[in-house]
Amino acid sequence: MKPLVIVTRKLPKTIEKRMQELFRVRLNEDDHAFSRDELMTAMMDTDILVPTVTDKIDAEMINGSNLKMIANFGVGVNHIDLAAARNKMITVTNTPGVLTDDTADMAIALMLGIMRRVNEGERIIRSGNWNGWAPTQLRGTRLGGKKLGIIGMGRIGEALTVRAKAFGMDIHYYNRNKLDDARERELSATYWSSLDQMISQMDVISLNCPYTPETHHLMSAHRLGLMKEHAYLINTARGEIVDEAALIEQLKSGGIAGAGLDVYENEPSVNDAFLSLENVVLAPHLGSATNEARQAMGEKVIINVKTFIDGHSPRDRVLI
Ligand code: 8YV
Repeated sequence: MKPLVIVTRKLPKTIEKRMQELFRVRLNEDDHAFSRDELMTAMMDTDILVPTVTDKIDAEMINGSNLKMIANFGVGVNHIDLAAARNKMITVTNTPGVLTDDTADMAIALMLGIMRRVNEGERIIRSGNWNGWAPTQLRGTRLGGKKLGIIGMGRIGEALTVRAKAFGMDIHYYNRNKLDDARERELSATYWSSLDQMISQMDVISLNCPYTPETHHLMSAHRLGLMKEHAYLINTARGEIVDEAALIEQLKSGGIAGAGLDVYENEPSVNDAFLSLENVVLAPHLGSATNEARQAMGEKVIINVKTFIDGHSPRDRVLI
């Protein structure tokens, strides 16, 4: 009998079809986000779960489950209690590498959106109140020549560096580990050992680090307060890295110029205060939302599950 794989959200058709060929699959036809109870039941019904960022999998759920494998559809695994999974010897895999470029593109899209006031302009057009071109209307900020401070110089940080350099930006970064000298030279990126000092000198800050207990509210009220008044914050990583209440205060008071956000502290709910602010661009967690990335993420999940079922160690193991 083929093993049962439960997939919590609707995946691209070709991926679901291939999964049906290879495994016994329980799909989510209407794509609703699972409730905690529904998720727990699924975790008791199967060995292999394919969750996404919308499934919060805590220690209690893991301990009560029969899981042998969690094959996450997505690279971030902060929604899974990894310590509990490790204790229960559950194999956890993710989908690294295939969404790097798209997430870096999204950071650039948010930068252009907020700095060139694209979304503000669209709102004027849609309201029917545009009276035509004017020399002083909606003047934004040029990306070229600005200092971009990347927090988290991993795959996505590096891909963002390449793109931002093409726009003429000057790249700075803060990371747990300094890149080796050759890589730093290739990227022409300047390393800062002090996050606070880097933040206080940048025109744009982009968050590209994973969400962990150490990065919870990394952009605290204090650090947001260190940003220049004309600076922008871009977040394509995780909402919980930013103290959102403090960010809203800074946006309201003009403590910073603006923000481009793809992620939120309490997804799917978005703080109402953002909705009435002109100086923030809001995207609904679209970082990896391309046909190409979602297809490749699905293929990675299939390979990880198949490898595991065949008795081998999947390459994208999060827990070694
Ligand atoms: C995914 C992401 O769409 O992969 C990630 O970590 O943030 C997103 O781009 C989502 O997590 C899928 O589970």
